[in-house]
Amino acid sequence: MAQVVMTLVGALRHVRMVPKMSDFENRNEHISSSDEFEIAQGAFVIRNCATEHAPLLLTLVDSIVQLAPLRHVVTPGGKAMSVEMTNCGTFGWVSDRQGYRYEKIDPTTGKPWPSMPSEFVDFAARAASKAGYSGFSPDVCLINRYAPGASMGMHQDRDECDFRQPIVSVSLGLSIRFRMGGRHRGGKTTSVMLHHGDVVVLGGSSRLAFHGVGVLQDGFHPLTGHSRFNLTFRRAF
Ligand code: MD3
Ligand code: FE
Repeated sequence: MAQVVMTLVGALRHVRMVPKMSDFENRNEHISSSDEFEIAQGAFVIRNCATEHAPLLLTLVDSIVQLAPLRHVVTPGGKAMSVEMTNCGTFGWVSDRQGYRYEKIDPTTGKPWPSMPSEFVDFAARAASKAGYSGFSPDVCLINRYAPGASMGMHQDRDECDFRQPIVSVSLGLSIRFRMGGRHRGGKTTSVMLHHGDVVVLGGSSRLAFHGVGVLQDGFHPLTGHSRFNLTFRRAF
């Protein structure tokens, strides 16, 4: 019996000690002592920047979703996006057959978007300043929810007025693969896994880079269940 148990322990140890390919990715960041690294000119990943704030951020997301429900918006081409979205702030990003734009009124409720919690504004400004962008003051937080199977194709974010303003992205819940290319569609891309608590600050020449995320694989996160939330803090006007 003891021999059988020891054999089982050995087998389990063996399984656990076989590294997966994913254990080797981002090896450069393990060499670096910093948890902040630049994936493209002006684009900074700050690992775990939001981890301690995540419970509060997600509680605030819940209260926003009560007032402005998550919904699948339709692109100008007429296809529903797989990601569910809502917004808070003075403006919200919307899409329909007419196009992409920022609006003060939520078309689903006919009411202004929920105001942006001061904790959101403060968090985004601090994250931007950690990446070297001082004085960031978002007027929009776009909230994206990914269920298993959802993804976001390669696109540029260019509905904002001033591309000198960065965008701050916060990943919460399940992990996803983020891809970033250049200013032109179809170029070479670099990819990085984004995990719970990771923040990406997009500024400089990355601000107009093509980017997207892969398909969300099913999983379970204690704070978000079978889903991933991404908050993007923007200055629309
Ligand atoms: C690079 N969201 O909402 S966040 C989006 O994970 C969006 O939900 C993805 O792309 C998500 O528009 C990616 C990282 C991100 C956000 C904005 C960017 C990368 C960016 C703007 C310019 C360049
Ligand atoms: Fe984007």
